Amino acid sequence: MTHYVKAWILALALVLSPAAVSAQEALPEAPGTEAAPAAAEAVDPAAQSSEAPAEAAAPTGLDPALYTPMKPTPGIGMPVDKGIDFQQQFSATGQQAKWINDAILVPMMFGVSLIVLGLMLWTVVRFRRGANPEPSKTTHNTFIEIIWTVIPVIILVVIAVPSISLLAQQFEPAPEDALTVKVTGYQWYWGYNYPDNGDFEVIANMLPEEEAVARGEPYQLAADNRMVIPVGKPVKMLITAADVIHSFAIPAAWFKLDAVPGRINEKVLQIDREGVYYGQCSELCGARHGFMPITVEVVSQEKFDNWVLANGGTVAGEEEAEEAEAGEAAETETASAEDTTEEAPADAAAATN
Ligand SMILES: [Cu+2]
Repeated sequence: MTHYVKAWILALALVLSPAAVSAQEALPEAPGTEAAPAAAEAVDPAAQSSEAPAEAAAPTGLDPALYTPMKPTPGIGMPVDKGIDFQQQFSATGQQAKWINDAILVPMMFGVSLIVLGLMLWTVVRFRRGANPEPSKTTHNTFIEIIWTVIPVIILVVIAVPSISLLAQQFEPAPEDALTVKVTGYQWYWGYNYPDNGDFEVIANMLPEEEAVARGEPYQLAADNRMVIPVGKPVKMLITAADVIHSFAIPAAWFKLDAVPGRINEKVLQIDREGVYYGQCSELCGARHGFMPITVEVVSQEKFDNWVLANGGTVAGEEEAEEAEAGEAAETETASAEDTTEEAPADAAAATN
């Protein structure tokens, strides 16, 4: 009797605990979400889009002379209707990985399945009771045992060689000149920092349905702001999270890495074709886990520089040119001069007080 009571109490506690957690950790900026039960939010995307109209409805807010968002190509960088295969790949690792799948894994899977099915059918027919009234008492056959040990070993080695090299390739450190982008997962949106370009941050929320349709983008994959990167250049992705574990994923680039609070995961992203690529948070992270899409726009270096300028960032080329002109010594002088001019008004204010 008592264990029934215990079980009920435990079940009740389990059901209630997520609600308690979300009530405790609800962010002060979103008071509306505190009262509503988490489950109700999850099943009602309409409520979700009406909660954050200010962020989502706002246009990019960037100078159109410098940057206009690129239109996605249907079927590329996004899931396709009735698709059962991986998305078309646009990174070197992605192409290698898809080749391993298409040329090695799938044929082996079919081959092994067909051979096993054939053996089973043959056994069922050949050794059925009617045709074989006196069953064999054989228990061991050295030759067959060697065969069924050696063949699987060969199969595993054939899979392991390209597979391990792919794994190594995916986690090769970024080259010195790679662009760095820091990705932060938040409940429930993404932030992209560009430390090499003045460390501005782009916040990306999901577009409401009407707006996504109006912009010609897939709903629940389109974000109001995009992570923009240059084409064919290695990007050092530093991935972390601010609250719970998220996962940053772009299927068309064979890219997926967990975003873990308190640590930074690193992986190189390089996409070799200009275009728009979509992804989603891929680690269950709470009520609106399904509503924090990733939109990556891959552009020419020139367009990337303009996008950086439109966001108030700095372009690496300019800095280098300045350094070349001024020289390091002159630069430290101006830096210290700037420091004193900045401090001066503060000192004056302190003196009057
Ligand atoms: Cu998430």
